[in-house]
Amino acid sequence: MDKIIIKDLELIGNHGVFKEEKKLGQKFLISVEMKTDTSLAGKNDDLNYSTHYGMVADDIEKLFLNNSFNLIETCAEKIANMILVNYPLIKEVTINIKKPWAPIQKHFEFVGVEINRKWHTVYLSLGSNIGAKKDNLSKAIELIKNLSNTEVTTISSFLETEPYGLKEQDNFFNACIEIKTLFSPHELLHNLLQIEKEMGRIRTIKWGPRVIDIDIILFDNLILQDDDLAIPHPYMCDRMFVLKPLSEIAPNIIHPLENKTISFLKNILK
Ligand code: PH2
Ligand code: MG
Ligand code: MG
Repeated sequence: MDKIIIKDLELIGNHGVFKEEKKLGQKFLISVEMKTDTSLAGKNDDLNYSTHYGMVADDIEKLFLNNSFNLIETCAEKIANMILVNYPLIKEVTINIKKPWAPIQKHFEFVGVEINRKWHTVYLSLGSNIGAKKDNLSKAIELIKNLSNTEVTTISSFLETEPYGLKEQDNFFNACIEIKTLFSPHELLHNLLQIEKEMGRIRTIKWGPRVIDIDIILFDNLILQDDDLAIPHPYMCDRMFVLKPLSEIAPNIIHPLENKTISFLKNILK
């Protein structure tokens, strides 16, 4: 993708772990690479189709001068977040911060950090089979909307489904949603488990009745296998209650392990 670049923006700031650094201040060099499609702006010669690097530089300066962080890691994180939230045409940023005068008794050019952050597209499956099931789905979606740095972009219809797996329980209502988020997979998982807890989910039997279940189905094209989190969701291809609502909102998304579209996977599931 195209990039807009600010290289070595020089600012005197009061960031640092040592109190002398906070008091005296020192030189920082901030570089930003912003991934965005510049073709419309380029073809029309019109800034309205692009992102004004002058405004970004002003916003970085404000954030930088109005704070005194311990770590350049924090400084980079805040700048990345600010750009991705305030400038919707920017899909991904790389932030590089250098401290050429860091107070270590060595000869060096600079010390620094570089981070990369982007908006992720994530598909979640929601299910409820206790109480006011549809209201529970709506409530969970509201709570997901309220998460920081997260937007709910599409909601499927709510489908009544028979229990899959453990049969002796009430019917479910299921739905899938698409979200945009700046959270990492584990940060997102943590927040979703928190919402389940807040809504009164008590974990007793596996696959048993639940007020609300929120599962991460797909996270960009990521393939992840950790002890506590597997993406894509390992059973998604066997479950009509996932594939049906998912194929409503994302029929052409390709499953990164199966290499098949969601609508194809739904159609071959008996
Ligand atoms: N969730 C399960 C097990 N079985 N069946 C339906 N119909 N809907 C669910 O959401 C569901 C299920 C475990 O997460
Ligand atoms: Mg589940
Ligand atoms: Mg779950």
